[in-house]
Amino acid sequence: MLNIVFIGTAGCGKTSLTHVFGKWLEHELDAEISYVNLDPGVHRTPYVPSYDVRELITVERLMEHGLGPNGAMIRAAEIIEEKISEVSRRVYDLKSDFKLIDTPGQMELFLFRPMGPRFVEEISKHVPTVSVYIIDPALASTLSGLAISFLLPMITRLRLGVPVVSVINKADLPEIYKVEEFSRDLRNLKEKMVSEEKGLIVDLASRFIELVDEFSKTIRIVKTSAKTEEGMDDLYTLIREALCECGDLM
Ligand SMILES: Nc1nc2c(ncn2[C@@H]2O[C@H](COP(=O)(O)OP(=O)(O)OP(=O)(O)O)[C@@H](O)[C@H]2O)c(=O)[nH]1
Ligand SMILES: [Mg+2]
Repeated sequence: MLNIVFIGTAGCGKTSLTHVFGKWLEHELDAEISYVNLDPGVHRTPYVPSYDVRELITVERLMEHGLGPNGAMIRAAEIIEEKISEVSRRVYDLKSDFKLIDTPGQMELFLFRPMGPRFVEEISKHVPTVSVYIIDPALASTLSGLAISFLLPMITRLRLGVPVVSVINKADLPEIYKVEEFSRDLRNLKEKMVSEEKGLIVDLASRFIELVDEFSKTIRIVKTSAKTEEGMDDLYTLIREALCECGDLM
């Protein structure tokens, strides 16, 4: 049994990748999958959730009672946090080979509030858990955006305390070439970033790239696309490698 938690910035493709990767696991490994929706704001999911947090609350319902979209998201997060033990237990109780967990559109609701860390702590007590950080080419196709995209998985690792693997998603889009070009040579990236910035920021940018460079030596990033369904086998290999490294052999 394995929990896989999909995380990433709004619109990076969490819901689509959860669905397509689940289908791949079903077909290729003949595995039984539970899909979990933790996004109170989603209208429709492409998969049929085995557990759906919208049983508790939806952003839509809160907005009908007068809250604006952001206020409703925050209130929904508070309501889920009050019941996080129940939510975690419901997910924990699902019996399947893989539990694929789709998280709220706004990453900060899951990562930077108590919801994500507490949920992951509960579900990972006796079941190996990996987080898949999804890099969106819309952010990663500029120099500073790529640097930030490399940093966010590290932040995810710090917040959730479980192994994190990274994928560059929407590999079918033309921007992916830019991302590949930048990430091929991080030293080049450092020089470019330093030449594009001025003053104190040069030192910051330079140190930042050194950190990312150091980190990226220990990680491998794969390309995925929910549209073309490429990269699912690479993602599975990456997840297995992450588990082997931390001793949680599958
Ligand atoms: N080209 C392309 N578009 C994609 C891919 N995956 C998702 N999308 C599109 O990106 C948009 C967001 O996809 P979702 O799967 O809903 O992303 P999400 O991260 O769950 O979005 P939120 O939960 O709303 O933050 C949709 O318009 C998808 O059709 C992909 O691999 N390639
Ligand atoms: Mg989504």
